[in-house]
Amino acid sequence: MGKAWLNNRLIHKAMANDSFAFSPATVAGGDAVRLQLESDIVNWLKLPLELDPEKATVVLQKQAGKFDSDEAFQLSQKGSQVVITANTTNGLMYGFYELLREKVMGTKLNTDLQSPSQPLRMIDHWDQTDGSIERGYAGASIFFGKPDKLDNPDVGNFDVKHIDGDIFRHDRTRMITYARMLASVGINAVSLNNVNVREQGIELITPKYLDGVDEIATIFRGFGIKTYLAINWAAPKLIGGLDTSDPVDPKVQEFWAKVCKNIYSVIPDFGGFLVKADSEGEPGPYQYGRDHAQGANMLGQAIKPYGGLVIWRAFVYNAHQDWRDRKTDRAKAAYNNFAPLDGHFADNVILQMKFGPIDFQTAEPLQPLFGKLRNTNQMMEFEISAEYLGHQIDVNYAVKQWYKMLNYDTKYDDLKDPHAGAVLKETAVNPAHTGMAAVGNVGMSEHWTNNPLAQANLYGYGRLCWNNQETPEDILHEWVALTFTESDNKTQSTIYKIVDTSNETYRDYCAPLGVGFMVVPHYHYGPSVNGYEYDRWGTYHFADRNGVGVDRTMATGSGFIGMYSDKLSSEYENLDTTPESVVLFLHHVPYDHVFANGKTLIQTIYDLHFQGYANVEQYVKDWATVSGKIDDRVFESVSDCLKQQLADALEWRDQVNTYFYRMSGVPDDQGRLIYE
Ligand code: BDP
Repeated sequence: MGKAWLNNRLIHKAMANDSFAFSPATVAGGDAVRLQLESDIVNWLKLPLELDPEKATVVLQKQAGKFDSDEAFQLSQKGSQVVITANTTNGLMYGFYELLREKVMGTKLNTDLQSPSQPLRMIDHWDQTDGSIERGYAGASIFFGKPDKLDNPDVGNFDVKHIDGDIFRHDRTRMITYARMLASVGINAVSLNNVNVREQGIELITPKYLDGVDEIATIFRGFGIKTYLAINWAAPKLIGGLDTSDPVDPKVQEFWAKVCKNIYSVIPDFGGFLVKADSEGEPGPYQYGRDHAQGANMLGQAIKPYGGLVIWRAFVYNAHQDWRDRKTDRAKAAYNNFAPLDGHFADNVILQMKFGPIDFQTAEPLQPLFGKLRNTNQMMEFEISAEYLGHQIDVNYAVKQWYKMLNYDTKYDDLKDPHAGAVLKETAVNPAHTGMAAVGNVGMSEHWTNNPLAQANLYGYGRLCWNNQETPEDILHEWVALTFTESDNKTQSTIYKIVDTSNETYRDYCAPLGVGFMVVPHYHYGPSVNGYEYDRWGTYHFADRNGVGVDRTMATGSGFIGMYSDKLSSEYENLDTTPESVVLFLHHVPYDHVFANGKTLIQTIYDLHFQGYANVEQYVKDWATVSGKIDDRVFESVSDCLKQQLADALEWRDQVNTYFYRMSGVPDDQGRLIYE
């Protein structure tokens, strides 16, 4: 994406001297399989095919049952040939992309067996049928809506045939490019529409729209990606002509059975449903006095004959709370709703949980259900779309944060591997039904993600799903090398340095130490220190003249800390052993509290905000040095974004620091506050 991102040009260049053949000795099933291989990975890449495998430089060897995972592959050197071996076509495809990556980067052939850490590696689009995207920051939806001026003629829309009243965009060029990008980093599942399912979105599951969904699913299928749809729990009432959506009502069950039958008759490999129920005003089983397992399992039953999945979100909380009732801690909501249901969910139902207890903030501790649940399929959810992370204007490499969450130690002694990513499989009903999901971040904007540097998050998310242990630094090295292929080392390292530190930088000028939600309400860009403080969403910081932060201790606070393993609870209960990065999420801390490094809380707040801003000033200077060394339009786009980021960081720095100065009365020890 962008000009130089794993696109056709790059593929052709990297593979110019290679020819491909299928090893006839190992391809069972003869021509049929060969044809399938050809259509799946060779035809669409238009690679030079060699019929004589002896003469080919790359040999694709499909051997069913060779490896434990059907998506795994191995590269090996045989004389002058590279052999890619895998059980399946998809495995060969992943091997092909690995080879391509290594070629472009000029690294030595990696001959280890490579197999994904997580079986489900998913992107959830919050696209709506009118073409808008909830929390989308990169133009209109690539799936829905009419082509319009937002669209860039350079990268899409060549083959759009749009009829009035049609909700699909039909931009095959754009979708194919996207699907290829996703496949190249191992994504294998995509949900198309917003979890808040409104308007025609509710009807996507009906025959009227299934051909449109199938057009997209067919493109994705060629790249090993299954298509999912978000559904509205109240569909039986809203579009089924029923007077109830109660999951135990046979008419409701019949409705969903019919929906599944219709879908699978058009899309035989449909992935399944994504459901947001009883959350932020969306309907759900509670309305009928049923619990979430009853709701989810009913859908699981309907889709089971076709091998589909139900992905049920654990983002359930009371969004109508009275801010004066501050004893109800929103951080406890998912745990309270779902911990009692452990073991109640069907084999084809997966609980999808946001990585932290609240909502995709710059820093949160892990959602305590990870490790607590022992008999439930689970997925960890992230938000690539930078809702709370700078709207894809401010550069923010969130892979750093996701890596931390996946490798978070739950400290349950009885688990073989207590790190969150590994816990998913160990505690699943069916280890094939676990994984990661993330809200997508692409749209019709020129560089797909508004700020071109935000592409690193999409690339990195996929790579991290594939290998939970690959460090964000290694992933970023790859991304820079693959994206700015034609730039010199110095340019690449300048870009690397900016992106590498950007997640911390953003956090530092915005909401350090886990405080969260000092952001402009609803819009979620820019500071508003008390924007959510006296509102109903349960997202408070409790700043007063003595200190700031939420007391979630067992001794004096909400008791949230007690939801972790004994070891983690006792670490977090004690202010001195709580990690600084989330200290204000877990404790109400006095301004004069001194951290291990000898600095007070108030001085730490000032310093971090000043440092965050100073980093952005440096980014602006560093970025100027890559002018003329990279594609001009990419350069200009990032420059524009940085200009806005600098203004944003200044607002954050000065509003937050001034607020805390006025609250605490403690001056900055370096006299930098301008509004004292
Ligand atoms: C919140 C978003 C909202 C989403 C919700 C969710 O502000 O737009 O609908 O998450 O995850 O962070 O369902």
